[in-house]
Amino acid sequence: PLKALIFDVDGTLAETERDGHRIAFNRAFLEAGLDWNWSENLYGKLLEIAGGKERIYHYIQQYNPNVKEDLENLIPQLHQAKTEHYLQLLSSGEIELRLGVKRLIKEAYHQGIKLAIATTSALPNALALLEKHLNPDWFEVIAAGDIVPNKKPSPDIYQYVLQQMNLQASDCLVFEDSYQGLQAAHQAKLKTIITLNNYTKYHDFSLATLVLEHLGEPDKPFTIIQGNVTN
Ligand code: XBP
Ligand code: MG
Repeated sequence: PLKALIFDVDGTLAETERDGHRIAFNRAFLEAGLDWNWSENLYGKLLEIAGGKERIYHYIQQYNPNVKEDLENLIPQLHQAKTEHYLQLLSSGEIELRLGVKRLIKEAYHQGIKLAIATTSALPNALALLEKHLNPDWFEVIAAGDIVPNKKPSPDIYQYVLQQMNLQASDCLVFEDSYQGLQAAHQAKLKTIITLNNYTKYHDFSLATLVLEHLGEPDKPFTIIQGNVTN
């Protein structure tokens, strides 16, 4: 029997990448006097690297923008500023939950199904979203950011959640939105439901159990894009 649902945050609970993270990165760059500007198109490619600090590092390596400062100082500073801008965007109400998310989570909680979070985002970001729109107390484990050494697609964060909950992979179901997230969950032997978004709709989801447009509302039913019960 199903014992727990494990949720990714960014792109799954809300369109945080589109409405929050990218904008927050750009605000932090501008504030630091850098002429870097991540377009939606570029950001789609940069999303291959999970983790904000890792993404900035990858951008510098790959696109070689002008950097005069020591990266060991610059990256954490930029990331800290970016987190503040992100929290600001969230508190101003600019980031909504995706369709069906609150309905499913509330229902599962009231039915005694355990809930957990597995995200590569920094903990304050994940907590702020849960506080704004859901309830952090509903979640038995909130695993975020640097709590494990390797970010998705490494399975570390999912293995950490399973360990903390003292559950087997077969007791749980994961909700993700990206190829990297699916890889992480799959390597931890977890079954995964994908809800697509604009950044991830062309990713390879052949390892998913189910691929949906979104989780739906009574007046907005979802379409099943792909299903594979053997996964
Ligand atoms: C989320 C991410 C994160 C966020 C930014 O991936 O890739 O890097 O974009 O987060 P997932 P921080 O949805 O697979 O967890 O800046 O807080 O690191
Ligand atoms: Mg995601």
